[in-house]
Amino acid sequence: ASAPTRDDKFSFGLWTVGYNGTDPFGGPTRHPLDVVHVVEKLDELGAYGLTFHDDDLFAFGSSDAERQKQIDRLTGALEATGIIVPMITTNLFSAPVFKDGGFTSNDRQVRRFALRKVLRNLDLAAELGAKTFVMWGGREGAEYDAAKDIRSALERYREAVNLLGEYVTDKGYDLRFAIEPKPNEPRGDILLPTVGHALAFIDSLERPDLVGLNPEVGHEQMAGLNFAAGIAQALYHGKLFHIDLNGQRGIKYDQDLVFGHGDLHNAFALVDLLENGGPGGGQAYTGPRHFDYKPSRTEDETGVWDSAAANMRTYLLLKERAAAFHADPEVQAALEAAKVFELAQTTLGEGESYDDLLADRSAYEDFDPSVYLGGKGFGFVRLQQLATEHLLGAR
Ligand code: 3MF
Ligand code: MG
Ligand code: MG
Ligand code: MG
Repeated sequence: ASAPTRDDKFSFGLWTVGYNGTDPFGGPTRHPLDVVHVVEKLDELGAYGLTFHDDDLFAFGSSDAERQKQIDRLTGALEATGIIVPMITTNLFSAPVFKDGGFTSNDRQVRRFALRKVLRNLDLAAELGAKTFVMWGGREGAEYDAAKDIRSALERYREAVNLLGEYVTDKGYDLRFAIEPKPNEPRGDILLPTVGHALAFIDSLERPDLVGLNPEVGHEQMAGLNFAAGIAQALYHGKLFHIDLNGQRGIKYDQDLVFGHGDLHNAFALVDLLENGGPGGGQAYTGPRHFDYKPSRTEDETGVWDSAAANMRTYLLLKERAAAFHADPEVQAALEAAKVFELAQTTLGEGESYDDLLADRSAYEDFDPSVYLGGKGFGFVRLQQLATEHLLGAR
C-alpha cells in the first residue's frame, strides 16, 4: 500500500498516542507527550486530523489563562502543519465529580455542572471548526440495579442531548453529535450499550437529525457483536457520523489494539463496507477514519509512532485487498451464484399487491420447497474462502 495522505482522512485522538500506559494495575510507563509534538508527528505520518477531550488539552480545573494558552499552542501547531480538528469531545468520566456520571448522575448539581462543561466545549468545537461532537458516556451507568432508576437516567440523558441540540441550533454552529455506545468499563453497565440501543434513543430526541453514532470496533465486540454488521445498519439509518477504529480480541476488557490486530476478517469486511459499500456495493462512508487505540504500555515512544503508522497502513492494505476482491472475476461470479445481488431486488414486483402475490401459483402452489433439501446450496463458504484468500494476499 502507498503511504497515507490527507485524502485518506485519518485522524487520531490526542489521548490515543498520548496514552502513558496507566492501567488499573500500574502507573505510567511513558512520559507525557506535548500536543505540539503530537500534531507535528501526525502530520509527518500522513494523518489529516487530531481530536481531543477538553481535559486532554488542558487539565481539569485549569484556569482560563492556562486553558487559553493550550488552545493557542494547539492552534499554532494546526496552522503550521495544516492538520485539522474534525471532532471534539468532553471528558465527563475522569474527575471524581463524575464518579456516578455526568448527564445522568443521581446528583442534580453534578448534572448541571456536566452540562456547563459540555456547553463550554461546544463553543471551543465551533471555534476550531470541528464538525462532529462525540459523546461517550463512560460513567453514565451503574454497578447496582438498586442504585439507578434507568428510565429516569434515560430521561435525563435525553434532556441533556436535547438541550445541547437546542444550543448549537440557536448559536448556528455547524456541528452534529455522535453518541458512542459501549457495554461496560469503567461502569459495570453503561447506558446506551450498543449501536442498537443508541439508535432507538436517538429516535426519541427532539432533533434526531442532529444526532448520530460514533461506534467503536472494540466496544461492539466486547458485547460479542459483529461490528461490520452494526456499521452497515448505522449506515442504513444514515447515522454513521463518525467511527472509532481499533482492534479487540473477544469479550474481555477494552483492549484498544491497533486496527486489524483483533478480528482481521471483520476488519476486512468493515473496510470493504466503508470504501466500497460492502459485498453488494452502494454508498461508501465519507467521514474521518478515526483511530481510538492505545499504544500498548510495553512500548516506548518509537513504539507509539510505529503503532500509529500501523493503524493507517493496515487500513490502506485492507482497502487494497478489498478492491482486489471486487475486481476478481471469480469473486463476481461467486457473488452472483450466492445471489448476493438478488437481495437488492424487491420481493414483490413493481405495482404488485398482496392479491397478486396470493394469485401467483408459482410462489406457492407450484413452488417446490423440497428441492432445498440436498440442493440449491448458496456457496457462501466458497465466497468467504475467496475473501480470505484476497485478505491473505494469495490471489
Ligand atoms: C473509551 C472510549 C473513549 C471515547 C472518547 C470519545 C476515551 O472506551 O472509547 O475514549 O472514544 O471519549 O471520543
Ligand atoms: Mg474505547
Ligand atoms: Mg476501545
Ligand atoms: Mg472510542
